[in-house]
Amino acid sequence: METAFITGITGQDGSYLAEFLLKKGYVVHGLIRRSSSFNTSRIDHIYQDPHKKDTTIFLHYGDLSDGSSLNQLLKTIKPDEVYNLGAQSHVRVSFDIPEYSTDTNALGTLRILDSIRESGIKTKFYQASSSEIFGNSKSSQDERTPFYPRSPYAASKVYAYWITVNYREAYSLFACNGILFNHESPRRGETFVTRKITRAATRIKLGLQQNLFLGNLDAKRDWGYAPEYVEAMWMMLQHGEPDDYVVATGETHTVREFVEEAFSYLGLDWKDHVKIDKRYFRPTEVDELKGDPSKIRQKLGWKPKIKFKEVVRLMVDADMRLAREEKELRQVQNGKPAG
Ligand code: NDP
Ligand code: GDR
Repeated sequence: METAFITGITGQDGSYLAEFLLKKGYVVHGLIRRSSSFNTSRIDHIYQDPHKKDTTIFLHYGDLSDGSSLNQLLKTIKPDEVYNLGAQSHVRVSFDIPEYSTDTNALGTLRILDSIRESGIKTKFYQASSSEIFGNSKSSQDERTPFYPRSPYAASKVYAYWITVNYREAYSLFACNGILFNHESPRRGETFVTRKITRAATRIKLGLQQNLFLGNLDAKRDWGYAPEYVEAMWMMLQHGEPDDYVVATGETHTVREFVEEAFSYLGLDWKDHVKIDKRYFRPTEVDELKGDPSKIRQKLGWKPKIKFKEVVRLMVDADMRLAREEKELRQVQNGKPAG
């Protein structure tokens, strides 16, 4: 039975990856942070009682800023595959907490790599690199495009990218960078723009809120579907040689187009509800991301199936279900019958 260790298992990608690996018969170990409130809602449905004999998922407290806990866990678990998905992943927030973001994203990656090197365990390593490292470089972007980071987040991911390459070359580790372009799903965090839009549009439709405040509507992104992207991560580690790959749809759309698509799908005019708020603009913005996934298609046979319009619609559908539940709950709380 293969064993995997996932940092960031409670996040969007970590939860899909854990599901995917469990279905493949893996034993999955995940790193979780201690929090005063529950932070496992994305994986509660796959959690198993650790007291049972056949349990295949285990959660361990730790933190990417705590090298000794990472060291200890890797030595004890001896995983066949390590997926480093943990990060302070919000670009805008990285301008507010640059040092913390860098410690987690850049040094956190180094801490894991060095634990692997130092312990001598035989494991394959996946690093969650990001299209943000291309920043201002002209689109479309592929594995040869120069890096031009535009935020503390992106700069931290450039470090993590290169330290992964360095450990591969210096110590012959099987280490890969997946340079993933934006990928979304109903499990996307609620402060990323796509989820913020689909959540607000559905709540507006049901009269639960009036307006949606956004920043730059002109930014262009290459949005794919998260469950397909976690499969690409796994495929990289199954290949004979470690390498770095761009994962993208090859299409780009503005934030405005995303808003239009979500609102019009619900029969709403976005112009009646969307307001611009300067606080959501970034000090330096990434204007256009559009990935060229030719390499991963040719070498690993991966290609995206679900693209822009379908991503928007499946997110709107999922958020509509949540908005209905919220409305019904409010009605019950106000003493009115649901319906
Ligand atoms: P999320 O923000 O949904 O999840 C981030 C995960 O990292 C959470 O499990 C979070 O824990 C954990 N985490 C945060 N800080 C620490 C820390 N100090 N120590 C340990 N764990 C920590 O991100 P996604 O799932 O969307 O992304 C996964 C990875 O891929 C990230 O590294 C991200 O930067 C990268 N990426 C994402 C893309 C995307 O479009 N989604 C595109 C390209 C790269 P908690 O739940 O407790 O907060
Ligand atoms: P991004 O995602 O920065 O691309 O990083 P995000 O959804 O936060 O922003 C996308 C674009 O939308 C614009 N925008 C807004 N963004 C947010 N969050 N909130 C708003 O109100 C808003 N209004 C406009 C932004 O300026 C930006 O141009 C994501 C993260 O998942 C990273 O971890 C990952 O590495 C990259 O994708 C690839």
